[in-house]
Amino acid sequence: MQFVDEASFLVRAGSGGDGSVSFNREKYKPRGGPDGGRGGDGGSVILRATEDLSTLEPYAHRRVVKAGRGGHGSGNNRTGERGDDAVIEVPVGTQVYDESGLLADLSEPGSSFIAARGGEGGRGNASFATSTRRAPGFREKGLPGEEKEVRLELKVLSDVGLVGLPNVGKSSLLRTLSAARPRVGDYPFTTLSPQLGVADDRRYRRPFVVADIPGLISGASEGRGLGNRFLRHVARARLLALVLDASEDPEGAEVTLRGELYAAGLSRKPTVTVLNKVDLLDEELRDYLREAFPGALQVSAKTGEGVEDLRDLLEARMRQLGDRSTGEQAVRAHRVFRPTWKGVRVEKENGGYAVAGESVERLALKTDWENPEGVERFQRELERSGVVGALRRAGAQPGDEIRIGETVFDFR
Ligand SMILES: Nc1nc2c(ncn2[C@@H]2O[C@H](COP(=O)(O)OP(=O)(O)OP(=O)(O)O)[C@@H](O)[C@H]2O)c(=O)[nH]1
Ligand SMILES: [Mg+2]
Repeated sequence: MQFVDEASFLVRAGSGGDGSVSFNREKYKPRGGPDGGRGGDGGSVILRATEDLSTLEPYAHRRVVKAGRGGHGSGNNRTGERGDDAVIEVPVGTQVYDESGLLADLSEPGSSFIAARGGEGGRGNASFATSTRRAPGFREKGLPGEEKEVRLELKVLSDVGLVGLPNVGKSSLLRTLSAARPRVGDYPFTTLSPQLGVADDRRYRRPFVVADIPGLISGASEGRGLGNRFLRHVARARLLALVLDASEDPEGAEVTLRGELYAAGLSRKPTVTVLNKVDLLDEELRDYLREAFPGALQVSAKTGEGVEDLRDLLEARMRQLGDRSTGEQAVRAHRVFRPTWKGVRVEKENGGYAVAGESVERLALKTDWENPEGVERFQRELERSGVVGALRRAGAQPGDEIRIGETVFDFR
C-alpha cells in the first residue's frame, strides 16, 4: 500500500424518516385512534481508529461517504428503521479537521468520532393526540442529516524521530535499532515515506517506537525537498535524534537541521545528537569531533559500533521524559455542529425578517408544509415559543416575508 497521509471528502449523514399519519381501523370500531409511528433516525458517519491500517490510502480518492437514511414511520405505531451508520476505519494517529479547525484526534486504537450526525426521525400523528385533539391529521418530517467536508491528516505516532539530511544513514540506524527493514540506498532520498520500528530489546521494560522520515534539506520547512511534508510526523515524537554524517561536514549539517526544526516550530523538542559513519574516520578526526560535539554519540550503523549505547541512551531519555500523554494537546472529543445558543434572534433582512435559533429552525424543518394541520401546528408553536411576539416587537406586519433557515413564509 502507498503511504498517504492526507485525505478529504464529504461526510453526509442520513436524514431521519418522516413520521406517519395513520388511524387504526379495527373491525367493530367505528372511529379508530391515531396510530402513525415515528420515523427512524438517520445513520451517522463515524470515524474509528484501528491499528490494522497505517495509511489513509483507502480514502485517497473517496469524494463522499454517506450513511443510510431512516425509514418512514407507519401505521399501527410502527417506528421506521434506523438508517445504517457508515463506519470508516482510519489509522491510529489520524486527526480530523473541518474549516473551523481540529475536531478530533484519534490517537488511541478503537477511539471514534461522529463526523456527521444522522437526522432525527419525525414524530407520527399518534404523538400529537391530546384530550382535546383526538384525531391529529399531521406528522413531523424527519430532519436532514449533517453534511460537511472533512480533512484527515495522519501523524505517525512515534517516541523517537530520526531526523537528518539525506543519505546520512537514518534508515540504516533504524535497521540496527529495531527489526524494521526500511530500504537503504546509496543515493539521497531513498526513503519516501515515514517508516516505523520498535526498539524492544529484551532488557527494556518499555519498548519504544522509532520513526525514520525522508531526509531533510535546507528549506524543507518552506516546502523544499521531500522531508518537509514529513516533519509533522515527528512533531509528536517525544525525542528527536539528529543524525549527522560524521564524514561530511557534520557542523554545517547540524546548523541546517536546527534551522529547519526551528522554522517548523520544533526547536523546543528534546534532542540527542548522533554522529554516524564513524567507521570512515581516523582516530584524530574522532577526537576532534568529541570536542566539537560534546555529548554526541559516535556510532556506525555499518559496523554496529556504538549502536547498543545509542539504544540505551534513547531508552533512558524516554524514561526521563515520562508518559506520552503528558504535554499532548487536549482536544475536544465531541463537538456540537449547529449553533447551539438557546433562544431566538430576529433580524431585518431584505425588507422582511430572518429568525434564527436552534429550536425554531428544527421546528421549521420538521413541518410538513403540504399539510394544513401541520402548518397550523407550526403557527401555534411559533406563538407559544414567543417567536410571533418577537416578530411583532421587531415591527413585522401581516404579509411581511419571514425566513427561518431555508423556510420562507408570510407573516399573519
Ligand atoms: N560507511 C558507512 N556507511 C553507512 C553507514 N550508515 C549508512 N551508510 C550508508 O549510507 C548510505 C545511505 O544510508 P541510508 O540509511 O539509506 O540513509 P538515509 O539517511 O536513510 O537516507 P535517505 O532516506 O535518502 O534520507 C547507504 O549506502 C548506507 O549503506 C555507516 O555507519 N557507515
Ligand atoms: Mg532513509
